[in-house]
Amino acid sequence: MIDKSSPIPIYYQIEESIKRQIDAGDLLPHNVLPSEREFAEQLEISRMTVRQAINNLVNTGYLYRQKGRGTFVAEKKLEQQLLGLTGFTEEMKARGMTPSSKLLSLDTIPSSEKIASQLHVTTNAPIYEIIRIRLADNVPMALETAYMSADLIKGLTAEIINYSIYQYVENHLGLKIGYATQSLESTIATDVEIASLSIAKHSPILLIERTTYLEDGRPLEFVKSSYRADRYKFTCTINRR
Ligand code: 16G
Repeated sequence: MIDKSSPIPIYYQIEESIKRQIDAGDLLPHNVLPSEREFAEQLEISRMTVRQAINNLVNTGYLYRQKGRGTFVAEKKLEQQLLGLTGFTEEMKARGMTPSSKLLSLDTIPSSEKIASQLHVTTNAPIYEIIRIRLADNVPMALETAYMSADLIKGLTAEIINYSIYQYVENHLGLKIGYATQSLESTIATDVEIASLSIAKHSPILLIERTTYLEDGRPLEFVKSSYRADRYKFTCTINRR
């Protein structure tokens, strides 16, 4: 597994070897790894070196630790192409997963100045605030807070939201979703995100803010989506010129 005479650092060799075993399917998600002590004895290297390799693989999402139980192989991250404008339900279905939502709250509130400017409504105009956990195959993936004009999106109910907002907007209201502007930044999980997504304290989060517009230019939604950085990876194709 490792070559001590190589100029490549031993911790790095261990990392690469574990990654190869994961990629080849020799190590499967949720398989337990030998303890640091066992690894160190087996390979006749220091526990510090083993720990460095394992820490790196935990930080990059290949492995996860459970207190008192050990270190395990993580599920492969979901890779989402930043290409077309899709909703969560259609995204998950397209990859053969079962999407679901847990609605935490649905309220009609007066719009703040900031959200009013995103949605092109007047301050204090009635807007929906929808907070839901988005799950794929029953695993929480993201916590999402969406704002929409209550005058534009009429008749929204918990039942609709539990299925798909985009499908309701397009198929039921007959509105055409056109385009969105989106930002992606990294944050550290807040207490609400930790509880909703069942993640450890200080976990990294990929925060996406999206403003979606109808084809005629009217803003449909302003959404903040907090994705688990250990389960999600966004990719895109970029062209030179
Ligand atoms: C995605 C969108 C969100 C949209 C939702 C609709 C991102 C970052 N966000 O989560 O803006 O409201 O899908 O999903 O992709 P639904 O049709 O399943 O309700």
